[in-house]
Amino acid sequence: MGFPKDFVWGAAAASYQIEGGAFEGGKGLSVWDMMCRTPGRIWSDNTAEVACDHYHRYGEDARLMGEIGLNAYRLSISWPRVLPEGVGKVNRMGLAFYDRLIDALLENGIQPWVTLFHWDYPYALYCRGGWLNRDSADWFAEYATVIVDRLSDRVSYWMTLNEPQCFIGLGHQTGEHAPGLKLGFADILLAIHHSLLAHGKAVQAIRSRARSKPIIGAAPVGFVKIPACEDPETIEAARTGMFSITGKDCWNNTWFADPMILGEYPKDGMKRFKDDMPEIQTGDLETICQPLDFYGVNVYHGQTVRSSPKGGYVPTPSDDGHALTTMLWQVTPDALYWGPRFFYERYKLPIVVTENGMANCDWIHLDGKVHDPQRIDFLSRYLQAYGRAIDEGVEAKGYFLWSIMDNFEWAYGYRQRFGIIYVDYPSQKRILKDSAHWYKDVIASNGAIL
Ligand code: IFM
Repeated sequence: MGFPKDFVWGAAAASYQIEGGAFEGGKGLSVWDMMCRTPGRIWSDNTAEVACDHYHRYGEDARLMGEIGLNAYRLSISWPRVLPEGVGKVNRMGLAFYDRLIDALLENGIQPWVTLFHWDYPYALYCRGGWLNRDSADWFAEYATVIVDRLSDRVSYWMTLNEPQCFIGLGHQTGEHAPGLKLGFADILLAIHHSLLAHGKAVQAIRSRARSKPIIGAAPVGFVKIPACEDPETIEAARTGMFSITGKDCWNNTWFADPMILGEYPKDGMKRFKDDMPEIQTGDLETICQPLDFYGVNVYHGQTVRSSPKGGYVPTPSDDGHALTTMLWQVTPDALYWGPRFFYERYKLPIVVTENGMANCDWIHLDGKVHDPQRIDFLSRYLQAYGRAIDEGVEAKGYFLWSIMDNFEWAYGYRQRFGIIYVDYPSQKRILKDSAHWYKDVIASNGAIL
C-alpha cells in the first residue's frame, strides 16, 4: 500500500524559535521575551532576539524548503507581532511580514499550515491574568479573526494550539518555561479550561470567516504507550495506559483531546481532579467541541508497557544503554505506529503527525558538510512505523518533521539542534544536512525509499 498519493510531506518550525526580530517592526513583548531577559532561566543565557533571523531571511528559507521539495511548511504566527497588546490595535508591519512569508512559500510550491499559538503569549495579556483570565478565550478569538481575515485567501490549513500540555504544564505548573509560574492544581485546570475554550472559539472564528475552505486541527503532545509485545492483553494494556490519567499534572492525552473531540472531560480525570475542578459554565463544552478535520499530534517517543496482574498497565524497564537523543529522549520508533493507531481508533479523525524528529550533536565536518546519520536512521525507523500504521488502515494525511532548521529550543537555548538545515548562528549561514538531502529523496519517492 504505502503512503497515500496525496500524503503531505512537510517540516515545521515556530515563530519564537526562528524569527528573531524580537524588538523590531512594532512587535509587542511576549512572555518568552521576558523569560529570556531573566538571567539563569535559559541555557547559557541564550536569547531568541535574533534566533535564525528568519524575520529577515524568510525568502532564503522558503527557497531552501522548495529545494528540499517540501509539500508543506508548518509555521506559527507570533501573536504579539500582530497584536502588540494582544488585543486591539493591529500592527500592520507584523501582518505584512506574514503576508510576505506566505507568498514566498507559495512561490516555492509549499502549502502553508498555520499554527495560531506556539507559546509566544503576549506579555500585555499575561499582565491581565493570561490563561487564568476567562477573557483569554475571547482575546484569542479576536487574534484568530485578525489572522484569518488577512491570510485565509491563501491559507487553508490551520492549527489552533501547539502542545497545550506544555505551555500550561511547563509554563504554569513546573515553571521551566515562560511565564515561569508554579501554580496550584486548581489554577492549572482553570488555565487549561480557558485554553480549550480559546481553541473552540478560534475554530468557530476560522470556520465562519475563512475565504477558502478551512481544514482545521490542533497540535497537542501525543503521549504514546507501546505494548511490550503484540498479544491482545498487552495491546489493551497500552491502549488503556494511553487514555488514562494517573497524575495531577498535564502529562496526558485525554484531558485535552476528549473535550475538544468528544465534548466531555474524561471521567477518570474528573474523579482524580474533583477537588480542583474549574467552574464549567453552561455551553462551555459545546464551545470547546468544534468539528475538526484532522487529529494533529506531536510524537517524539513512547513508553513501553505491559499488562499488570492487578489490572491496567505497568511500564517495562528500559534496556541498559537504550538509544537516546541529545534531549535524552529514548528512541522508540514504534511510537509512530501505536500513537497514530490508538489516536485514530479513539478519535476517528484522520491523523497528521504535526511534529516528529530528533536533537542531535551536529557540527560542520572538515568537508564543509553536516553529516547526521543518526537523524536519518531515526527518521527512517519512525516513518517506517508510521507507514505500517497506514498499511493497516489508519487514515493519515501528513507528516511534519521537526524541524526545518536548527532553532531556539526554549529553556535549552541553542544547545539542542533539531533541524535538517544546519544554522551557523554567528554567520547565519544555512547548510542542508545529509538528512535534508535524504528527506528530499523520501519526498520525491512518496516514501517508497524508506
Ligand atoms: O521545539 C519543540 C517545539 O517547540 C514543541 N514540540 C517539541 C519540540 C522539541 O522539543
